[in-house]
Amino acid sequence: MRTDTGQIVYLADYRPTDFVLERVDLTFELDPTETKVEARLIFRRREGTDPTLPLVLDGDELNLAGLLLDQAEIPASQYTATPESLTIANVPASVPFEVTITTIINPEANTQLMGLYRTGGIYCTQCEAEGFRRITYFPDRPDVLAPYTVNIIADKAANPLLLSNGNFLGGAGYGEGKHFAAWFDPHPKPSYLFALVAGDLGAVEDTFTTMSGRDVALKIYVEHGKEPRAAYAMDALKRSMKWDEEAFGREYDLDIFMIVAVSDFNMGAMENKGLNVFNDKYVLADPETATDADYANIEAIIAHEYFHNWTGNRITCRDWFQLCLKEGLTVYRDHEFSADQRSRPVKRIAEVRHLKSEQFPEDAGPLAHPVRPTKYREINNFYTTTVYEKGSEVTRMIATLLGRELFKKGMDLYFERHDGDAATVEDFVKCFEDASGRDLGQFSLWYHQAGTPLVTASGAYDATAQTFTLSLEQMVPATPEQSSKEPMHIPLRLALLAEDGSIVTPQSVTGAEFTGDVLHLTDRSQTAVFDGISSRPVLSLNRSFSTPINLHFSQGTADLALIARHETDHFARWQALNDLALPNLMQAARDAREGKAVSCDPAFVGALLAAAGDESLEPAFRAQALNLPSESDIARELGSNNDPDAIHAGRQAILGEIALAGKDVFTSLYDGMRTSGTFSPDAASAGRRALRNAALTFLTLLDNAPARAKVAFDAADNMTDLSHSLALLVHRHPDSAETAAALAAFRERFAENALVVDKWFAIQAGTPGADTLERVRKLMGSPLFNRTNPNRMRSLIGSFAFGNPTGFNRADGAGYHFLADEILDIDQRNPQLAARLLTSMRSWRSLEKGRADHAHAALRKIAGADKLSTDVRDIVERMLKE
Ligand code: B3K
Ligand code: ZN
Repeated sequence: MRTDTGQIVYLADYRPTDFVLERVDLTFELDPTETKVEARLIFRRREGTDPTLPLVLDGDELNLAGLLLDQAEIPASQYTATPESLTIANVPASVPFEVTITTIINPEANTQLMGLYRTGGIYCTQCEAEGFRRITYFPDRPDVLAPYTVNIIADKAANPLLLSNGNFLGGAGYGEGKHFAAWFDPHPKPSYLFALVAGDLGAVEDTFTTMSGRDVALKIYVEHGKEPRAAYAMDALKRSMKWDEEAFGREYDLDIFMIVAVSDFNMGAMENKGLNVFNDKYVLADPETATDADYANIEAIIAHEYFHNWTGNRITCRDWFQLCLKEGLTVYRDHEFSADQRSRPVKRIAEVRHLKSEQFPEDAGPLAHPVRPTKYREINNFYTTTVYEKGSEVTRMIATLLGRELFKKGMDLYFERHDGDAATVEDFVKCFEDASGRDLGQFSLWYHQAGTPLVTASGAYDATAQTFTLSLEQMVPATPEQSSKEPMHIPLRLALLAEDGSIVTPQSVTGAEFTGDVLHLTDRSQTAVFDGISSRPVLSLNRSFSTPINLHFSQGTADLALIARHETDHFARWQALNDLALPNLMQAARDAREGKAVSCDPAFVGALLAAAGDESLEPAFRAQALNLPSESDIARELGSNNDPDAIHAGRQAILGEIALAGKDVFTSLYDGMRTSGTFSPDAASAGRRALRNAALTFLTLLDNAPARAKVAFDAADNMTDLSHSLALLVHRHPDSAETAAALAAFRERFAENALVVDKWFAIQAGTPGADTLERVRKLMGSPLFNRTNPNRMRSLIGSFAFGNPTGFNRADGAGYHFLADEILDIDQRNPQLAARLLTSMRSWRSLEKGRADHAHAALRKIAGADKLSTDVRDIVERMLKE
């Protein structure tokens, strides 16, 4: 482990490199513990650079085994090598020169899963953000682009497959039992997009004919025997390639596109040029083992990594501060893809739920940072939901501000102007300004100011003047190191609805720019007057969640119910149901805390059940409506002094009331939403399953016994139904004989399938209540538990810390201390994983004092450890900062 040096990187310090890298030739002689890497790098000094400056290259835990300058040995006095850098003095001032570097690395011992490592007998790499420097000394930064040639030599029997980026040049035998393969990637790329894979894998093959008629070979590599489970991923890949041509005019640019699935991976997937490496969780699926959510994730992530080929790879980032340039934009693109492939409003609801449950708390806590940060201590800690999801929302707002045509024109300009570049956020925004003529200066604050803006709205109707007046105020909360904020440009989609739900078009609007259905809030406070309104309208504000804000707008139950029934924007209907639910859930938490009886507004229950039973609505939408705000959503809305037990008790009581009132609706949905025939993962079938399972959730609340859930478990013929019914059993009746039998049967049936075993762990880790910590500890003793596999660690410890508010936040603080001990242990092997798990405590200050004190002590324990990685040190210190 590299321990923290406390060094901070600032955007303001950005300078181009002193040397330009012209080409890269790599030769790997693979060996599990002693891989020899020879890197031949051709540099030339950048024009105008001081001719005496040495060449300085990055390293991380490296050992130099050989060094040549223009093929000649150089005296030891001319260079300095440490594990972290290689400095060579007296390199030529004006002619290109070649540096040949030899390093010996140990893939087997690489538990960080950065650089070259081994997983399940496969050699694989992960280089983003700074993993390439663990392979060889290199100018390891994204603005250094070069074409790469890669030669791989390895034992042939163990590694029949030798892969790298670009096009295959050729291969042959290579001495005793070995062979080699050569790859050439003509597209200049930064080192973080380098990849190498070697081993013995099975392949699923297909071809795609691009819009200009070129045939591209498609290959997905998985463990032998798992090929049938990669069929859906292949289908998703072909749909992604087609969609990018149609929606963005982007064509693929190599002869081959490969995906490799591995089982030890720190994240979801990686967009290496022409050779994506995936966590197998996001490749493998079949009805028996994958849920509908798994299918949807596979489709989205396959698309996301493929879309990076243009947004990220051909146009990359100048420096890591620009991460949102590729990530936010590519998330926006994958969201649009899924919206086109599935249901747009349902996709939008899911996106907003995710944004609010993950990004809003980040933006409201100690880890808040701008979409485009200006400093970092550990870049791996900035692959955040702010950079990704809020970054995507910022791109979406540009599309909203400009409209479809001008947004497209701006994107085309970006591709044309910056293809082959390492670009910045400013370059990106400039393309939209140039394409539209619109000044996006104020809008750009979305990149620079952290914190979720709070918009307070109030409306008044004047029957005599026939006007509707909308007063708006915005406030951007203070965040770490940003105490005062400027007003932002907030594009609010809105509609004025008449009593029958039809949209009323005003004759004119004064006080704010209003284009299409978008009202532009640009001042701290603004009053818009809508003229020619003949009766009191109902305002539907922030339709489609056009802007990622917190909205305070107190709207009566009748108005919300009207929106829920009539809005043509179905996202707004869901939002109205959510707005009806939240006050009930918040009050229920307060009442439960004070030991008072919990009650629920019948108007809300009526609106919810009406939506649930409305056959004109898609089942997936109705399922989203029935899936009430989560306990963390309620905690977020309550804001401070939270008691997770009271929130849980209050929510359960509300669910119970809804179950009672809606018994008939739920019974008929449970019977009527069966899917028949062979399983299909399509969105409509998934929606029926989701609605049926939502109905089952309510029905089981009417029982005091596990029988109904057990019947569902025994009858399930797909993983969505099976895991849902298992979760109902485990979470509601943890100690029943039925639950024990179901858990044992599940385990028995799927013990060989790691991805399903992960579900078995995750479901148990999510059991509400203080006893779950003991359960988790016991599960860690199971022979199925595996400390070195990130998926398994996330499924048990991650699900407990992120997904179990009552269990993790036990009043005695034992959950926090358990996590602290785990973090310290994991940090020794895999700092990225440790840091990520630690972010589960980011909202610790919003807990009631007793819990907050315990959390504080646990965090201080971590901070006080002798040896911490930069990753964990950075997170823990930011979380503790006053
Ligand atoms: N670009 C990678 C993430 C790399 C994370 C490095 N710590 C996957 C993605 O966003 O597509
Ligand atoms: Zn990405």
